[in-house]
Amino acid sequence: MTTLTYTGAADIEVHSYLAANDERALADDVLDGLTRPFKELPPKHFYDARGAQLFDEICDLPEYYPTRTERAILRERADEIVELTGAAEIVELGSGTAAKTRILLDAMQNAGTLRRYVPLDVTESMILETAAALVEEYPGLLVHGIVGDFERHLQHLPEPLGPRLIVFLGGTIGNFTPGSRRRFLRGLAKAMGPADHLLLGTDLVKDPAVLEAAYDDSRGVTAEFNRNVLHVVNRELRADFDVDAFDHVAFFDREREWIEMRLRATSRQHVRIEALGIDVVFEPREELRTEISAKFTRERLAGDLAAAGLELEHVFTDENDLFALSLSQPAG
Ligand code: SAH
Ligand code: AVI
Repeated sequence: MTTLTYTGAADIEVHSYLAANDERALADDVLDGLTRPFKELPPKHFYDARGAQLFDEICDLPEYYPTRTERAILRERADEIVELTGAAEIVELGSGTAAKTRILLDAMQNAGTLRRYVPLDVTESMILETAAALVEEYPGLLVHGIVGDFERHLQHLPEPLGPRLIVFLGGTIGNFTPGSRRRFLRGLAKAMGPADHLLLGTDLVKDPAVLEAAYDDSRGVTAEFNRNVLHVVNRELRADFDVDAFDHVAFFDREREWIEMRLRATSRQHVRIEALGIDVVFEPREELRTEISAKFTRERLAGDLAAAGLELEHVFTDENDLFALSLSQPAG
């Protein structure tokens, strides 16, 4: 089902593929994830308006290096990326507030190629606010927003207006499990034309202490972001999680090379989820996994892209090898 949201602006179109009260298929994920022997929820449910705001705060934390590092790489390389790709439009997956995207939009505007911006995100308010801000900032820019799930709705990308730069920033690709990451990249490669490029942000493997600090900051913002998923379930599914009875846990799994975020029950918890008609019990210290955030080596990145049918052309990184932006194209 699709709905077209009227924004009042001629240069903005917003299409929604998420049903009104089943936003992000939360009910299915909660039923599936909380009735397993090892409880788990997918990270996309963090991002209601409050979660999006907390994520923005995380991006400014001194411990959370990915955002500022990726921004610095973009500043250094944006002109080169625009020249290499000749892009007329940006399609951005998990676009959020598009804060860093403006660096690329500026470069395209300066090169005279900029025509359209196509943000795709599960959070409708972010698509609407970003679209309204960008048409003001870039006169003549068309915005085609998609409120949807990048794992399910790539077929709804509009017909290209020219060579496309598909951007997936922030290291969000790391939030997939390895199997679904490969499936996602394969689907993305299929949706790309021969003139399109993928600009992918990936966080790199590094000192575990640096990684763990980034996901367990001293101000407790990440802890609040983590617990926010319980507020979302309480509100959307009429559940009664005692949110303060869960501790934030974040650790680097050295074997799998990913950060794991969990919520650990401080005592026995009995939770009623009214909308699903179920009761869920957490034993003392039982954990709910809420996110993985995979860290990459060049080999893992090249392997994943190759397996998806994408040819890695450039890897741009910072002087400390903290974060990488890679540019690739459909192979052959
Ligand atoms: N690209 C931005 C935001 C990253 S936060 C940056 O680099 O700073 C991750 C973003 O992806 C959020 O805006 C969230 O709402 C969105 N998101 C998470 N899972 C999603 C999914 N399955 N489909 C679409 N958007 C998703
Ligand atoms: C959006 N994503 C790439 C962030 C990450 O680093 O995995 C989400 C996040 N989780 C905790 N802090 C930030």
